[in-house]
Amino acid sequence: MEQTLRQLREESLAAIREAGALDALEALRVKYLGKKGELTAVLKQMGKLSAEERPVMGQLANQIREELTAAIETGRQTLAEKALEARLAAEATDVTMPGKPVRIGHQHPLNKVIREAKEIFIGMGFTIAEGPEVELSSYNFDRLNTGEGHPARDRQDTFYFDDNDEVLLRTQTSPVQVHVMETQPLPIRVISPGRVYRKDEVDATHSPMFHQIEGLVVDEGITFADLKGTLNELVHRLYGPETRTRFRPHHFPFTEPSCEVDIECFECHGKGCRVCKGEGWIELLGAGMVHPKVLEGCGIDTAKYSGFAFGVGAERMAMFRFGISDLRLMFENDDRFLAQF
Ligand code: 2NL
Repeated sequence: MEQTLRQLREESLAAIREAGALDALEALRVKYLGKKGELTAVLKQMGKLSAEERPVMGQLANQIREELTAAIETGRQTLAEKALEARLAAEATDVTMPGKPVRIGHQHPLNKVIREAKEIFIGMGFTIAEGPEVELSSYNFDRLNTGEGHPARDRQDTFYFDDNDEVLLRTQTSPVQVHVMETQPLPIRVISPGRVYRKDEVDATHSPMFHQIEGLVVDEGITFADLKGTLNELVHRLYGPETRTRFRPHHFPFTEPSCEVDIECFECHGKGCRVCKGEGWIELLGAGMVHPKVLEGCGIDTAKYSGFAFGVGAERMAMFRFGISDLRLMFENDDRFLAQF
């Protein structure tokens, strides 16, 4: 029996030393020390021994049990330490690695010029007015002296929602200003930036949706000089104080007299080039003294009050401001383009 025990001891200790995983160790514990284990099996033979041999073998068997238990415990700890080390190595953070660059976004060039224009007008005492993009024909056209049959109302040019042409996508932000004239006390100094819609084919300078900034001033004694001073200030702040302007007579149904405002070409400074098509000037906006019919339609006494108004395309403003040659670039959201502003 002593022989069997010593052999069991050598064999089991060797197996425990070589166990590479916790579950393998547990299996060995069951194999040797479990109720049906090999050591237990040997001990069951004790009855066959003589009275002298029994305590000696009993002591040896207990000693082996303790050794095995201790070896298994040591093995457990070693494996646990190895597992922890492996995990620490795998999850280690190399603090010397270069960091991922944080990319900070920025404003779209269109929003940049709109914000700039807002700031400039706020500085001149204007407030910002916004309104619905879905409007009534009466506000978009009739109230602006643009009656039935006017070419601007054509179904080819305007997005109508109904067969009676009563509800539409606004073609300009003027209806917002009509609402202001109806509801706010005089004097009025507002700008109304926002999206407008016209049935235009897409090309380098046209889009069925674009942004407009309109402005309206109504007070006692407002003259064309106020119009010129305000728009010159806008141009000088946006494009530099040396930028010359040219006010050309024009016609709009909602203003009288009306004009278009050109700025000196930013490319050739008046000499004539590809950008200005040899003109030396490029058209920036339309403006005029508010037509008396428009003021009266909003209940404003034209014996006491007069006003001026203007409208400018924000995409046009951005194209001139940043030297963008094609309006479509502003709607494609290609980061290679946008990152330049
Ligand atoms: C353009 C330039 C313009 C206005 C818009 C306006 C607004 C009211 C009354 C009178 Cl409430 N006028 N806006 C005036 C002149 C020009 O837009 O090129 N439009 C087709």
